[in-house]
Amino acid sequence: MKNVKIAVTVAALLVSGQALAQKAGQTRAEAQAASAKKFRSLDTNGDGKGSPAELLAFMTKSAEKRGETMDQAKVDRRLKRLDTDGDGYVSAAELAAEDLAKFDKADANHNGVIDADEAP
Ligand SMILES: [Ca+2]
Ligand SMILES: [Ca+2]
Repeated sequence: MKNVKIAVTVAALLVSGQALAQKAGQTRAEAQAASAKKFRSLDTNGDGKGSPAELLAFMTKSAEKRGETMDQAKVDRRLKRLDTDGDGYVSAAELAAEDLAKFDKADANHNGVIDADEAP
């Protein structure tokens, strides 16, 4: 029974890791499109700005999908990191900057595609 529990925990870790990781075969344009899509689901009132409340709702929803909880401090830290122009909101460009920075980090040989050996 103990082994079963460990297997389930490992599987859960793998799934949550995959949610954050870049996919093999993904191009930079796809990463950009995925980021734009993410922004649209973040910006629920469609005003083009991700407010702190929208970010909280968005992060809570994705944490719940992973079976985790979200707290305000985490959201505040994330907003501070994302909000590079300091206006208190996350813009599509700010979100894309973070997502593409992640992509570029994963794309070790800078060919614009996440190769199989670059996907974690
Ligand atoms: Ca908004
Ligand atoms: Ca901003």
